[in-house]
Amino acid sequence: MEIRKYTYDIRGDERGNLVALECMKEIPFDIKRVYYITDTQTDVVRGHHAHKNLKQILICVHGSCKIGLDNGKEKAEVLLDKINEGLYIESDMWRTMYDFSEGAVLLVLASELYDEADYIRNYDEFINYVNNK
Ligand code: T46
Repeated sequence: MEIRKYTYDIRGDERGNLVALECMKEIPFDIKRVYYITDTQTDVVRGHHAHKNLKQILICVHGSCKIGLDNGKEKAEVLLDKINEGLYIESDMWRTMYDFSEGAVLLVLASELYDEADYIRNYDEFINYVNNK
């Protein structure tokens, strides 16, 4: 499976770090929604779903977490632990997020507004969906 990870410039100086992200430059889609995940305990696994259309960039802006990816044929695990590293997740990808470090903050930039109808939350349904495409 091809993992699309982006490394962004850190505009750091003696005052600290700044990472700037612009649509169609660092982010390969127009951002319609931003959300962030905090205070997830180390033993909690989030996600367990896929999206039919949504594309997202995930950046762990504090601490670390792991992302499990599954396209129905192959699986992969990606560690996010850098403020300037973005993981691109295409549609039709089952994902889980786990192993959150204490205080981890996972920032997500999304190509679409929130739409529950875009979610596939049942794994068997996901496998049928990708196999029939
Ligand atoms: C994804 C991974 C990486 C909203 O009301 N608006 C939103 O934009 C989102 C993302 C969620 N919600 C509500 C829906 C649930 O009642 O927030 C609650 C928690 O959402 P969910 O259980 O889907 O969260 P995660 O962490 O399992 O998954 C989220 C995104 O939903 C999903 O699109 O790819 O993060």
